[in-house]
Amino acid sequence: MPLADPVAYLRSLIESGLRTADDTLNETTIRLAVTGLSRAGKTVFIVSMIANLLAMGRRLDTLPALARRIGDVGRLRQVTVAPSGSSTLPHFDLTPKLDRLAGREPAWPDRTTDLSRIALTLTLDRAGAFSRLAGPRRVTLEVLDYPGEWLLDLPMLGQGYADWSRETMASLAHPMRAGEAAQFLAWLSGVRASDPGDEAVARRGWGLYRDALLALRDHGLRWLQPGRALNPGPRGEAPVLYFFPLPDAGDRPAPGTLGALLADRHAAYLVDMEQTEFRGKLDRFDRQVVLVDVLGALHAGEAAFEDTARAIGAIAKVLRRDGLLARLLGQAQPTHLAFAATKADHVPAATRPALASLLRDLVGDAASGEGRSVHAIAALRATEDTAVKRGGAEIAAVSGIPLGEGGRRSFDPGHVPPQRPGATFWAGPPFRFEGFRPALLAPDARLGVPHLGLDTLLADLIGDALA
Ligand SMILES: Nc1nc2c(ncn2[C@@H]2O[C@H](COP(=O)(O)OP(=O)(O)OP(=O)(O)O)[C@@H](O)[C@H]2O)c(=O)[nH]1
Ligand SMILES: [Mg+2]
Repeated sequence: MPLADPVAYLRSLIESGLRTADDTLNETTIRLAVTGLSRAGKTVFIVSMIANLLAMGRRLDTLPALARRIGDVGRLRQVTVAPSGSSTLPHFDLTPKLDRLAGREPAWPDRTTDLSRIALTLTLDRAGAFSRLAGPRRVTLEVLDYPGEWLLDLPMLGQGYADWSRETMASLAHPMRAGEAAQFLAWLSGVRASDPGDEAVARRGWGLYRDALLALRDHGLRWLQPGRALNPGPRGEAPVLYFFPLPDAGDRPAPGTLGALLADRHAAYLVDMEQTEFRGKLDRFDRQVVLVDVLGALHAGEAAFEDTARAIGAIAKVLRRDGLLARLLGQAQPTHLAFAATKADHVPAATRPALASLLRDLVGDAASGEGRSVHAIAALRATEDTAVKRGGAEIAAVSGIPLGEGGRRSFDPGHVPPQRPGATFWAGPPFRFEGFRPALLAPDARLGVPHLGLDTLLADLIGDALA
């Protein structure tokens, strides 16, 4: 490796030198990217993690497994939100989100439209005999809220326009997609790759294609590309986005044709995503958590579940140690990578191991090996475990206040298969999933946020850097 890529090798030497120097100066930085498909629970995860770490800094045992990994909760002297300094990334606005979650009428955060960053400073006593002499250590935890839609552009990087068109047209042919995309498909039937490369046509096709993607997202589908069509991000809409799949796209479109115009844009889009949103952003983050709403996907039915499974499988493949991200971004593979099924408070305790096992099955070998882990978590636990009577028998259930209702109800969500389900599961009673009102919190979530398994996940993901 050193001789094959001397520049990368030198960079890694310098970086490891800087890390050692950081430690000597009692300063370390951990960079954690919180990723996952849309509505997976990324923003709630970040708010809860920060509120619980801040509470831990006030000597509250909000994250017991992480405290054990550190050695002793007392070693964590202080946790504060770090000033944003001269960061070039937008700031993750914690206060309004906390205010809404911890308000009198607790409300979940809004949909995220932008990548954003926040950093915490953790001051820890050093472990060991010389701790007093060495003085406290300061760890900066930099956290990135990364729009889920953009992750699915990663698998696109390995594909040309003609292949992408073929694949996308094949998925649009699925009955569930074809219905939502009907207007786009009807319009597309009158368009040929050999038509003149007309800007107005490109723009119209893109608008219809984007509307189809938005409708599909609302139906629980997750394999939706390109990401910036759904979520243009802070740079807003730009001509580079105006492309869509063509059924007759060829590998060598004639210059001046619509096929050539769209293929050029597709290529320019991927270069732009790679250079602007992946390099210098995702690759700066040495730890990554991928959140997956497995339960929501089970509830949305077979087509939506298979779609989520496909998306997660592709992302996991990209993130494998020998995956596309490693090849693309060189040294910048995350050292620690965790996959988590979110909203685990929707199912009773006895079902949560099956939820983690199902996610492990979807992720495959990207989750095995050192620094890799799989979890079932609830970043904000909105329910309690209970039991309901069914035909004389007691069945484990959860109770919470459904969104839009005033009172608490008990709820048996149904069976969670420990592996990717087959036809028998889909023929059985549907998996029930209902939104719950967030739990009531103390003002500013000063006492932390109730959760399930967030502490174990953080112990695996960042615990080593705090121990
Ligand atoms: N019960 C429960 N619901 C959760 C939890 N985490 C997230 N949710 C629900 O999932 C929804 C989406 O959570 P967000 O954190 O906003 O998801 P996101 O991944 O940031 O979504 P986008 O920004 O739209 O991609 C919330 O509005 C809640 O309804 C949890 O731990 N428990
Ligand atoms: Mg969000």
